[in-house]
Amino acid sequence: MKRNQPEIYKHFISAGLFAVLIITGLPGLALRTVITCAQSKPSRQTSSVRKVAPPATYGPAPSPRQLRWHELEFYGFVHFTINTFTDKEWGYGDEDPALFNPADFDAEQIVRTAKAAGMKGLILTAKHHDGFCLWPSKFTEHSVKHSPWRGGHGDVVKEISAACRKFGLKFGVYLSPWDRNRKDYGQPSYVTYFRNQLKELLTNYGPIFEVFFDGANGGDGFYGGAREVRRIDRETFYDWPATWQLVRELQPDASLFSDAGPDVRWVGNERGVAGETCWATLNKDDFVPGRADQARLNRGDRPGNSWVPAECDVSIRPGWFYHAQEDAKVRSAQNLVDLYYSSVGRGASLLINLPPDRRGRIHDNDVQALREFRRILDLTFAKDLAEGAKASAGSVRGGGLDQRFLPRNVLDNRRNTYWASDDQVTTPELVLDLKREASFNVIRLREYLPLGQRVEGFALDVWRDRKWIEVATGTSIGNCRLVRVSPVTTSKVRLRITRSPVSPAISELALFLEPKER
Ligand code: FUL
Ligand code: CA
Repeated sequence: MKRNQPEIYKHFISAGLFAVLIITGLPGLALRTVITCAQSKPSRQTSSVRKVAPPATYGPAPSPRQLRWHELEFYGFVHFTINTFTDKEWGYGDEDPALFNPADFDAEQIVRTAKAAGMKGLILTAKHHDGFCLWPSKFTEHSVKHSPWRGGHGDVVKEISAACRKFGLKFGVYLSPWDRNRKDYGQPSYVTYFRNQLKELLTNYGPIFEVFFDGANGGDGFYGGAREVRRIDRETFYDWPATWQLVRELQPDASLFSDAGPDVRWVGNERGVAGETCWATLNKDDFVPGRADQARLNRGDRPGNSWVPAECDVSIRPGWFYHAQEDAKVRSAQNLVDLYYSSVGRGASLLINLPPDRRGRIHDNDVQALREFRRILDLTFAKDLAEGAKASAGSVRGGGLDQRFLPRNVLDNRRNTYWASDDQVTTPELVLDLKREASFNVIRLREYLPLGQRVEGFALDVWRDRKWIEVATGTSIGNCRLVRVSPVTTSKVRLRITRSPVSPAISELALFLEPKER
């Protein structure tokens, strides 16, 4: 359909019109030929400066904030509160603050453990559903200030955020919208209370990378002594747009997580598994925090009108909080590695929960599992076996004259460079000539996200006995797609884009060997 572009695009296009075309990104206006950039003053260089516009963005694209979030990929959760001392998962809200008394709290041990595992940040449960605050909030007495820990002068939020800063991790907060302690939960004054707490957390503890709003909400609780069941209207009670706006004003770089985004969505389960097909796009107006179509969240929507990628929250143990009886039920390193592939490897992020024990430290069993997990990932991803390969493609945007679109851009280990084909070639192929035999069993693909999620289907082939053999097929790529295959030894690899509504923009094709020690 786009074959017969009007001749005008082959010739001269004024710089102004050129800019308008780029800005409006008129869909279907394929600038399929190399365009000579118009200069207002003719210059001797005119004929050698050949440029073609980048592909138009397809569908919704990530905000700069979301692009920064995508680069993190893996970070941790810290579930710690009075539940740690009562052996519960959900506190009722009537617990005595004096119960919170870690014997040997060590924020640096927690943060070092996360860092050694390769986590790029930590999100702390500043307040869970029971309402107990890990910081001395001005707006309630139900907090660390009535705990014997640090003589009532402790502040877990402060210590964890400071340790994160010291060790170079980002810091995020979980503030439960549901509060089973609060007398006025369900009244408008509770929303004011909730926002006041949010303001404290977003102004007193440095930069926040993510604010996690849990969907669990409403039910029975202490509620200041009422001991009853309370339900709120999930759609209207919190006036989420106004609450989100508060975060935007106080921490513009923070990504907002909930079942409905707006920046990051729940993946629809707590098992650490994104959909085999997982779109970063979602029709987010169909969702509200606490009311979620789990299957849709798992997969995303295509077409989807907003960029809202998935986050996979999962605990290293059966529970979110520490229970001594689960010490032998810590996930194995290999299980954690598999979670990495089913989350990060499907374009989502991985948020692994590490619950501090009653000392206020991460238990040694968890530390060991994380260390081994990291060792396996490091062994796998330390060496890209495609390094030094020669990349060629059936279609290169701009006929190979514009460096921005060359096939070799998939090999430079940089997300902000990519290979793109001509607009009318939506299912191109790219071949890597490894120049020697290499053995690998993991292929990593990335799309260039600023142009939107484009690819809907791909296949990977290897060269064997003088022909191409297909070793894998897949659907969505997005931020990252990790494809595990049986080990193959070959000198050439081919990526075929098999389905895409527009020309693809691929920023990476890398090959790795995952050690199989089992
Ligand atoms: C759930 C909560 O109810 C759990 O306790 C935990 O915090 C998990 C991350 O989210 O909805
Ligand atoms: Ca690149």
